[in-house]
Parts: sequence; structure tokens; C-alpha cells
Amino acid sequence: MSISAESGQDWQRVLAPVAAEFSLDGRVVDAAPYGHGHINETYVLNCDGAGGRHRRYVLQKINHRVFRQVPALMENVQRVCTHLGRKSPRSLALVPTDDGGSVWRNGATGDWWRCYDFIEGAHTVDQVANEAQAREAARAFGEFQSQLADLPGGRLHETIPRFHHTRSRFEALRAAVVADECSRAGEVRDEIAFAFAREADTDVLLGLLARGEVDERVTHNDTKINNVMLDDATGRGIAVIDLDTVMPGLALYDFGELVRTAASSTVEDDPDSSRMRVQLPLFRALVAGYLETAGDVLNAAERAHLGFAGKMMALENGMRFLADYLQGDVYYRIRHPRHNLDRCRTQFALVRSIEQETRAMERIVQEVENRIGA
Ligand code: ADP
Ligand code: GN1
Ligand code: MG
Repeated sequence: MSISAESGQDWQRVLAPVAAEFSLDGRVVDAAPYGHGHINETYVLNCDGAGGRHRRYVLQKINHRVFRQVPALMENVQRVCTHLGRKSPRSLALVPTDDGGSVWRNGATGDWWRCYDFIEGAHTVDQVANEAQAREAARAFGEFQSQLADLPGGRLHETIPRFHHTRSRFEALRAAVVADECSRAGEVRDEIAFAFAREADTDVLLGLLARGEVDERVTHNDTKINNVMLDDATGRGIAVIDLDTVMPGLALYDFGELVRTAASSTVEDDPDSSRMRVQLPLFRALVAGYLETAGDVLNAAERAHLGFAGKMMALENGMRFLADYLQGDVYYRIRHPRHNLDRCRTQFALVRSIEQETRAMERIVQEVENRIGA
């Protein structure tokens, strides 16, 4: 059965046959859509566990149009969960299928499903509330980076090839402009010009990698603020989630995504892009938190590009949203017809703001390094 997060169905009836494939503790009593992701479909299952204990699970339908090699993806996820589970007690844990697998495929629809233990006593936020929260999120992602430095078993699969290859993202945008399949290019001339004027930027991080100035690492690649769980009582960052894009990458991609989503003045799709700017106190908190836990693994070139990385990820995401708008909104889930355009404009406003604050951001990195003796 194909289901959509928006159609207001009887979730228990729809999801029960899927849930029945997994080794859950108890009977599913209730199910509902959950979270605000743009790619997968996420649901929470409420169960009557053994001895009447209430248990919750997260059930996800993997978007296999975006993730084309689901078994390879799940191999990555399983390896990373196992490794993190040895180091952190509350890390993300897969619930096996009844036959011991990590994922179940519905033979009738071709859909892929997986299930996680619900991480209780913690929450995610879509927007950072204060500097302490920004610092915690960065600390958790930095810890994730350093914990995966000794992941055994060889290179992870690239679940989406060239995911943060910003030059390729630029070329994809250029192709979408040329094709102009939905005759929308005329309406977004300013946004196209904005991206085209920054073509040279798209090669900077790739150049660092090609020259060996930064290393390839195991990175998360989607370090949005709502992909880290914060403890309800203490506010501590306790688990990094949404591991589909964990693969070989640059630490700067992770830090840049954090800057984009956690040092910004508004949400990524604010329809009023004039409200978007980089928040320097939040940027300072991110640098402090990230260096606290990942400082030992970052080299001088990485530290020198922490601010630029934020600009890069805002530009890359803005280009991706613009390309999707031009192609007729085929990739990201949208809630209204100009959603991708709003997202693009707001990301480009963030790019502009970071460009204006480049010097101040560089000074902040130096100040934090001097303070912690890094
Ligand atoms: P998406 O790819 O759609 O972003 P996520 O894996 O990030 O999917 O899940 C969406 C939301 O569901 C998260 O932002 C988080 O709030 C919640 N969530 C996901 N996994 C768990 C979990 N194991 N325990 C508790 N909440 C979770
Ligand atoms: C998508 O799945 P979600 O919502 O966490 C996207 C990210 C983008 C982000 C923009 C696999 O993330 O790359 O940065 O939207 N994930 C994928 O909000 O494309
Ligand atoms: Mg997510």
C-alpha cells in the first residue's frame, strides 16, 4: 500500500502490516506521521510493551528514488549504528526485522522500510533557541566526527554519488536552466544570476581536497539542526540521527550545514528572505562546540574555512532548491507551489550575509582558538 504523510489516513491500519515485519516489544496501539524531513516518510509507533510498558518506535519509509541502493545504504547505517552504540549508550539503534535483517521490502509496492528504537527523553528543534543549544548541537556533531574516525571495515558506500560535489550541483543547476522544463527560468532570473556569479566558489573545497590540504573523512553530510537529539532535562546533545547520508566527505560539509541551519536568524524556508542573516553569537557557539569535540582531528586548512563552509552549504542548498523549482519540484517535499523558491531565496540571503560577515567570522574562529589554546 502506498501512503503519503499528508493524506490523513488511519495510520494504525496502514502501518500495522509494516510494523508486523519488525521485532517490536508489544502490540502497536497507535501510529502517526512524525518529524519535518524533506525526503523520507517518518512515523512514530506507540506500543503496549511487555508488562504494560509503553514503548515507542520510529518507522521510516526510505525514499528509494533519492537513495537508489537501499541495501548499500542500510549496510552503512548498520555499521555506523553498531560502532556508535559501543561508544554512546543513547545512540541511534536499529530494530531488526523478524528474520534478522535491517530493512524490510514490501514485495507488492517495492517500498523499503526500517525501524529504530525511539530515543526517549530527548527532542529535536527546527530552529536554535540560544547559544547554549547551538554549542551543544555542534559538540554532538563534532563528537560524531571524532567517534567515527576509527570506524572499522573500509570505506563506506556513497549513498548519493557526488552529494556535496558543489561543482556538480552547479552544473546540474546550469542544465536545469538550459532545459527550463517548466518555463520558470524567466521568473527567477535574479536567483540564477546570483548563483552563476558565484561559480568559482563551487571549486574551493574540492580544490582543498584535490591538493591534499584537507582529508576525506567519514562525515554525516546532513547535519541540520533537527538531526541531533537534545536531552529534555539537560539540553545536552545526546545522539546524532538521520544517518542516510553518512559516507565519505569533508568535515567542512558537516560544519557548513550546521552554520546554515544553526547560526541563521530564521528557518530555511522563511517566505520573507529579508529576515535571514548569519547570527555571529550563534556562529561563535558553533565554533566553540565543534572544536571542543572535533578540534583534535581538524587541521589548519579546515579551521581556516569554517566560515566559508557555511556560505558554501547555503549556496549549495540554494542552488539545489532552485534547480528543483526549475524542474517542477521533483525532489524535495513541498507544502505550497513556491516552496522551493522561498527556500532558495532565503538560502541566498544567508550567502549574502555570510559574505558581508566574512572578516568577523574569521576573527571569531581565531578568538575561539586562542581562548581554548587550539
Ligand atoms: P528525515 O530524513 O525525514 O529528516 P529523520 O530520521 O531526521 O528523517 O527523522 C525525522 C524526525 O523524527 C527527526 O527530526 C526527529 O525529531 C525524529 N526522530 C527520528 N529518529 C528518531 C528516534 N530514533 N527517536 C526519536 N525521534 C526520532
Ligand atoms: C534534505 O532529509 P532532510 O530533510 O534531513 C536533504 C539535505 C538538504 C535538506 C535541506 C538526502 O534533508 O541534503 O540539505 O533537505 N537530504 C537529501 O533542508 O537530499
Ligand atoms: Mg532529518
